[in-house]
Amino acid sequence: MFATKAASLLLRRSAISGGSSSSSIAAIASLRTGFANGDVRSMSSTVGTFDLTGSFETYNLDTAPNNSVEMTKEELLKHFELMYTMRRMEITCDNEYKARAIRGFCHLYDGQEAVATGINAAFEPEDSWITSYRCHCVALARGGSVSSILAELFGNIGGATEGKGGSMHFYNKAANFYGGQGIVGAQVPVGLGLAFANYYNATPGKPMQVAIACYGDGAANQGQIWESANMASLWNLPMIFCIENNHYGMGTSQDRHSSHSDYYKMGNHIPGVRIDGMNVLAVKEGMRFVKEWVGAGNGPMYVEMMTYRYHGHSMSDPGTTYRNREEIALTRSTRDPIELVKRTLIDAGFADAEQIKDIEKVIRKNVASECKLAKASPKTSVEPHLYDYVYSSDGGKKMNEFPPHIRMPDFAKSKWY
Ligand SMILES: Cc1ncc(C[n+]2csc(CCOP(=O)(O)OP(=O)(O)O)c2C)c(N)n1
Ligand SMILES: [Mg+2]
Repeated sequence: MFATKAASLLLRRSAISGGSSSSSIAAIASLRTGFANGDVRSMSSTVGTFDLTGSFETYNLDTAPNNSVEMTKEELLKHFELMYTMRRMEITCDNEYKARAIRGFCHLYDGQEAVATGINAAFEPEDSWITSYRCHCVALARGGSVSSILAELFGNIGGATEGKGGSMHFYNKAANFYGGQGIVGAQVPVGLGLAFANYYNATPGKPMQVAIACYGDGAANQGQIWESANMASLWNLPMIFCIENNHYGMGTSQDRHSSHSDYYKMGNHIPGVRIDGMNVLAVKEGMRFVKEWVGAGNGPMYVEMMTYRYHGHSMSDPGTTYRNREEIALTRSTRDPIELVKRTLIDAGFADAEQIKDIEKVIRKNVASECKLAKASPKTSVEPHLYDYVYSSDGGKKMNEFPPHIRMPDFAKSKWY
């Protein structure tokens, strides 16, 4: 387990030339939340070098991620803002689920925010990303809006997949996000296909775009993952096998479901990196290293993100019967990924506590209004929406075509209302 320390400011802090701080802060604010934050105008643009010693372990590699990372104030604030938006969005989902506005499956990501944020920071938009059912925050990182995510959960037409997919099935082809998957591990062979496509379409002599498949510690021993790893290694594909180790598969702890606890070593001869998944700076630097190595044609890599989920597995799981409340409270008080960014911002002199509170206030307000917007979107109806894009042979023009050998349900007989 990683030492629980704030990312500490190393070496230097210096002014970046050009660009006023107020405009960059406003740009960060408006990027995701659509507002200009005038209260933080007095901050000056700076860059810091942050110590990452102890954040990585490597396997079968003679190189490693750097033990420090340089980051500007603007970038760190942007990460803070995204992570805090994720946290508020997941808390909103929890409340809306309890109010019965969201039904069905719902798996929350709070606690794991640094993983999606750091991967996104290291990736280019052209890299491919596929993940499990715990996908709301990846959808947000990959360019989704809070309102489109919440509308999807409400089953409304304004949702990311027009309210037809729900919690586990976000998808954004334009952003190379190939979705959440309800079947444990299913994203890994599909991710391998994405890696193959990137390999196939690569420009000779240039780095390849990579593909990442994120899955859990509970999925990591599945047979289809070994098969994918074999193929990825055999063909030197730019594939990242990323295990988000939150230490539980539903209600079963890692010690009870896996004979092997070093997930980053699970690829046998395939190299691996273990990363402190509660530190967004470490995730970004670790993934920069992984993307560069994999994209250079060295073959696949295993990555293990050491992280934690605060909520139970899904909404029906209180999350306290197979682990004790002290463990959750201790993680919150010593390893929380958002608190770490806040402390880092303050220690670096990038922001003070008041400025951070102001940003949080605006984000909370903004998530609440995005939720209202999502609720105002009309319900997706069975007819005509449900069958759009199913077995369409007309390039997705919604003609509702499907081959005659597919037996579709009888609308009239299957109505329950
Ligand atoms: C093939 C398959 N088996 C079982 C399930 C039921 N199931 C859903 S999530 C889950 C646990 C997965 O845990 P992990 O991979 O650690 O991911 P986490 O939920 O912790 O993110 C199980 C067994 C499923 N959806 N698909
Ligand atoms: Mg797990």
